[in-house]
Amino acid sequence: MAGAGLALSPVAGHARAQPPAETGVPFGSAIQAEYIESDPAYRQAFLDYCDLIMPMNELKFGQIRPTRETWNFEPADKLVDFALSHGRKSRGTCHVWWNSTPDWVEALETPAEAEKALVEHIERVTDRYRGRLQSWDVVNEVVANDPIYDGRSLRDTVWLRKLGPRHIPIAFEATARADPAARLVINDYNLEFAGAEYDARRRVMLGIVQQLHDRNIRVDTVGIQGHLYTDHTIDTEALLTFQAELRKLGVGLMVTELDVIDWQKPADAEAQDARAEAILSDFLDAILADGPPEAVIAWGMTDRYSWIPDVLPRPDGATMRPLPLDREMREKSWMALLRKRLRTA
Ligand code: 9MR
Repeated sequence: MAGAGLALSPVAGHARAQPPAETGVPFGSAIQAEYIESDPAYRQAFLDYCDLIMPMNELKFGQIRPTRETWNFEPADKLVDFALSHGRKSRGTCHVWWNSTPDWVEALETPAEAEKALVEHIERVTDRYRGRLQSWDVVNEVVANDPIYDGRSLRDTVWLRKLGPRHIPIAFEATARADPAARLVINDYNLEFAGAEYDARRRVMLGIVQQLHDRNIRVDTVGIQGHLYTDHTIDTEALLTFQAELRKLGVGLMVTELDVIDWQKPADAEAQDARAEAILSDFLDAILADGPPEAVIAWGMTDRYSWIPDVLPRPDGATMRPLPLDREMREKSWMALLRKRLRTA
């Protein structure tokens, strides 16, 4: 097991073999296997803009091991190869996630069986990509959605029910064993907004990181997903305090799933983009004020493909504009802002 001392070591792997742009903070995006061959413009967008290209879904537990007998590495291999063969970095998401636990895991009966399955999965998957993924989201979305309303700190998940909170240190230790050089990330959403619910989420996240640190279990980075709701407000002060607390523990910050949730009025594209730019600008002010994050990663490149219209559709049915390029691959003004801010950070 790696000790807490490692958490203080410098961020590795930020030099690019083939930089597409001169940036201070690496910019990346998540890519989807289903479009990479069928849509050449989609594929090209990643090469035009990204320092880092990571599989969006293909490394999730349920995709990699849908049944106990089946290991399905091919889609993830293809995407990681795509990134590395073009001189880009890549990273992995995610080992523990409530929304990717296959039926066979849910059916496991004893804590010992669950622990064995979790450790075996993490060791095998992490080892396969050792040296090729610069970091892993070891646990994703373990903080309760609304700790106040839900009356709990941790989300109720299959892993929590089977193993209790110790599934978190188990997962970190297994990942560290299998790839000691990979940065270990705890990833979550709704960590950037103003409001009691978000204060509570930040508190829980800091509490988990502190407990891992106190037990000498390495956690290197907090991933803020950065799904930015245009009708929410960024809490700059709270984010600065949050980052200062992490810094005390030797833990860094990364933005892992940036996109814009524009589900409220206005409906015209220009006004939507102006609101997107405003909230992104506030977010970057708060994140960059504390020194450069390890990376900023968008959750896709183009409005052609995004989870947002499926999961959080606009009530007025207007076209949503969540990502840096529009459906015709035209760059939005907020992508230009992002590039400029990251380059000079
Ligand atoms: O964007 C992802 C979508 O394509 C998948 O169908 C879905 C289920 O695997 O996951 C989406 O990504 C989620 C991410 O893994 C965790 N944070 C929230 C993202 C949006 O739901």
